[in-house]
Amino acid sequence: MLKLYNDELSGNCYKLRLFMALLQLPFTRVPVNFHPNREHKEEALLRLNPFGQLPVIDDDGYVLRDAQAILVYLAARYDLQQRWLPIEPQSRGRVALWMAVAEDITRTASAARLHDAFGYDFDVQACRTAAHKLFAHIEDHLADGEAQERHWLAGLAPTIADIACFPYVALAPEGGILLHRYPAIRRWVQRIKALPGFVGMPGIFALGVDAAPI
Ligand SMILES: N[C@@H](CCC(=O)N[C@@H](CS)C(=O)NCC(=O)O)C(=O)O
Repeated sequence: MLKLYNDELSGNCYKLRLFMALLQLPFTRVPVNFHPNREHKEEALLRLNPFGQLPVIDDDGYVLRDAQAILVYLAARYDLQQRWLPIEPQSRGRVALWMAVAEDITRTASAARLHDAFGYDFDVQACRTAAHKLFAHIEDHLADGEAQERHWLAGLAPTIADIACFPYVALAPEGGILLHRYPAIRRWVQRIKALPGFVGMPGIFALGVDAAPI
């Protein structure tokens, strides 16, 4: 059985919970309390991931760390139609490009959230400034795409690149990064929420549940 070492408040773990829900892939959660217990720095987790980070999966003995790497693995292993990680070379190149952007979003928008919501000692202004620079680029890319009927980051259909970038964009307001100046991003957020099988997490609500639109 596929196991996810998981904290419900981690956007990186949520990427995987969301993708597995979209694939209708059963899995079990192994709770690792990230905050305040810092269980990700304990021996049991460090044996699986020497970086002391979530998420990690164990798929019948195959252990893999890093949310982006795990998305690639899950898509290659379980998406039999290969829709989420297309094999056509240019599409696959674009997916890899936006997966790299997801890492940049983690380093900036997620860091600002860790500062505001979990008390991490980061230079939050620098994180927010860098996140806004990224978001302005994503906004332009999505707005250009809409003009050409391309509604997803890497092409005409959603891919794991959208799943990788989505959580820390949607959670950005928790780090003081408001999305009102990014209308194309907000429309993309709504499109992801409309995907069949979508699940939310604390701070990311399903369509129709939002207390206030982001
Ligand atoms: N590149 C890693 C980053 C993972 C990451 O930053 N995880 C957070 C939880 S959301 C973590 O465990 N942070 C603890 C640390 O970096 O020491 C990934 O995408 O999985």
